Amino acid sequence: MSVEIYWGSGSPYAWRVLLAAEARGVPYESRLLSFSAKEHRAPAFLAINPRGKVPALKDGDRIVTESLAIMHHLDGLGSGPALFGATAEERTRVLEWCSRIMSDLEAAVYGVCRPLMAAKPEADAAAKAEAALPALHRELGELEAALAGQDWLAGGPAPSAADFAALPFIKYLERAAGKEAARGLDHGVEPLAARYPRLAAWVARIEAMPGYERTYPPHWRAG
Ligand SMILES: N[C@@H](CCC(=O)N[C@@H](CS)C(=O)NCC(=O)O)C(=O)O
Repeated sequence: MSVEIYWGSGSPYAWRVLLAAEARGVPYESRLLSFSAKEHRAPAFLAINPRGKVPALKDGDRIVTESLAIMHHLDGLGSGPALFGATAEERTRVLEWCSRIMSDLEAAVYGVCRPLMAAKPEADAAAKAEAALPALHRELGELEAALAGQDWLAGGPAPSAADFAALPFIKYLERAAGKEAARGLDHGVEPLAARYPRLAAWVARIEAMPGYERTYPPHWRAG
């Protein structure tokens, strides 16, 4: 029996879990919830995750929430390349990167993107985003440096949970940079390859992965 993955379009946490399932080769039933219809707050989903947050995974009677834990659970199910490394040393590296991404990269990306992505951006949205740019470029610079001489953030021959944890935030950044509120802002992230060529090549490697298209946020295709 395949697992069920509950997710929402555009949620970076859900996206990383879908990428991990595809890469690890875990068959899953897709349960796409509509945020606008508040399906994540409906009793049927609250019975799965009382916190009303996606992603969530159902594996028989077992429920797993929190994207990092879900990726770990998927690692135990699939037969593709390991998501958390094959040795203790590799696991340490993957967790080190996941931790950095989930604290520092996420905060830096949200600092820039939140003002730009607001449904009704405030008049000072660009100024707020601009103030957050130094922290963002510090993080992007570190990702760029890590990718010197290796294809994946934690090293190794295949993408790990660390790569899947990070990718949605880079895509979110590219999307925010194209928003009207970002016009005139010298954000330095679009096109990504201009300042971060290794990071852009890393994005392209993940985009070329079989199954990537199935994970792409459906509502992003509409613009
Ligand atoms: N720490 C959680 C974060 C999950 C999360 O915040 N999900 C958001 C979507 S990006 C959500 O479901 N929000 C709905 C809500 O809080 O009402 C994880 O890593 O899975």
